Amino acid sequence: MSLNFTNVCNKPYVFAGNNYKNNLKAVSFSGQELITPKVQEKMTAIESEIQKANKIAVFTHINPDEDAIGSSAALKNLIISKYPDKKIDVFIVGRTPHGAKCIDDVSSFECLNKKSDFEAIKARNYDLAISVDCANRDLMKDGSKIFDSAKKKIKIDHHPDDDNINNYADINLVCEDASAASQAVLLLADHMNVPLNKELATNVYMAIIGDTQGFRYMKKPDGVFEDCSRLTKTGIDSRKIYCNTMDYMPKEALKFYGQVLNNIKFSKDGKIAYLIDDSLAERNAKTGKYTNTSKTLKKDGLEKADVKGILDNVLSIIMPNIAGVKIAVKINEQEDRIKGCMDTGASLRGNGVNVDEFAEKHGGGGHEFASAFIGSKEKADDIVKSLSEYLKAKEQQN
Ligand SMILES: [Mn+2]
Repeated sequence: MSLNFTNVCNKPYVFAGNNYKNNLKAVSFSGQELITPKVQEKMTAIESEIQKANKIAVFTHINPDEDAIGSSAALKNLIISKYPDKKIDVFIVGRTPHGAKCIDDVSSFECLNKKSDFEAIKARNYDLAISVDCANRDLMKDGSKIFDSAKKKIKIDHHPDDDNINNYADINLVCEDASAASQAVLLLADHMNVPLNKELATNVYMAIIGDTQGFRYMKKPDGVFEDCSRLTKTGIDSRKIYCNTMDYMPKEALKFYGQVLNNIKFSKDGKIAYLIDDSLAERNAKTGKYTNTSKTLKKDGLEKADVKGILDNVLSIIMPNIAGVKIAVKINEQEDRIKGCMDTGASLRGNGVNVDEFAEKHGGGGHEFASAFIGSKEKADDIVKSLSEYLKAKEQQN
């Protein structure tokens, strides 16, 4: 289908809230003409597939974060709002974040695991499978078995995919300027003329809070705030959603939280703050062996999701903002005993410093100020050293 460019650009971008009906420009995502003819064409194609399908399955990446689960819930809500008779199943693989408690119908989502009867689920014969916030197909894990069995497949995402190597669906809508995949879902809701409701807005908002780490990491801040302004107008409990997503702390976690804070170390010049995962394991005085951290924590009544939440919080929010710190890094140092070499991973956060280049040099990647890599042959100390050198070189450039 070819589209007349002029027609598309002249068409007012109608926000579902109708407050911006007279606004002639697409202002979502920082005033950019986000709705290019190509995006417009794709959204029209997506709508027509949704219209045709009776049974729809929604998927996202393993261990969904707030954006993944919020976008899934938002997509289900938007489809049901317009087509109440369609059957929509949302599938989840792995643990869900605490923010998911804000989603009304999260209990209706189906969890896939080793025991799931995949043949029986495939026999439901889904007409359409849609993935959200899932950059590549493998991240769906077991979900991909069902995704692949659907007659038509759609991907809605926001992770950059320069070479289109991850176009694993029939229609691939990737909005790279969106800070959360849920903003792309919101765009689709607008395109389909689905008015914003409180539930849909809650899901989209929670997803944005999660992926921007509470408005700290945004690709296009004005676009994020414009979208959030529309969402809050529906009467969502923005305080509750924010606190549930960002500030939740189970009592049992306090000891662990303190332990993590105590283990933050610094490079000599104080510009690199680092945390080595292993230092959190407890050493058995008799055997001299380290007890697996997750086992110790289980004893304390902590769930894996809580542990991850605390580590994310310390790495993304506390560490980069300690006075003088430019780069924060959490290093998971382990040895590959079979290969006889190190197999180290690291998550990086930059305080105004690009850390993505460093991660890319180590075979990883992500975003400018939040990036990661795995499978390095270096030890933790060496990574801290080369990070120091990397930072020095960066500072000399400026
Ligand atoms: Mn996301």
